Amino acid sequence: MTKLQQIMEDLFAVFREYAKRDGEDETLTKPEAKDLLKNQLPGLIENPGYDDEVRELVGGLDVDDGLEFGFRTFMKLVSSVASDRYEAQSLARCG
Ligand SMILES: [Ca+2]
Repeated sequence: MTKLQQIMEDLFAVFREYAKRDGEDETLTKPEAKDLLKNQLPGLIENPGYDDEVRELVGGLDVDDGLEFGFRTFMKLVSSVASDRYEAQSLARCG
């Protein structure tokens, strides 16, 4: 397995670990999503950064509307956070 394939397997595993807590592992309820972010991306809820999509998703976790997050939404969040951090790292290296 390549490094990138392993990373994808790890992403599936992290998603399912939290998604299965209510007995089904295809979606994250808001409490499941909140736990995942608190444990796996510490500090993100308190400081979601400057990406609008991340701010919207993280901000929405406090709204009690019963919405759930599928894997695609989880990946959008991970992708946005990773891009944000990559840019910050690049700026720090150049600055
Ligand atoms: Ca679930």
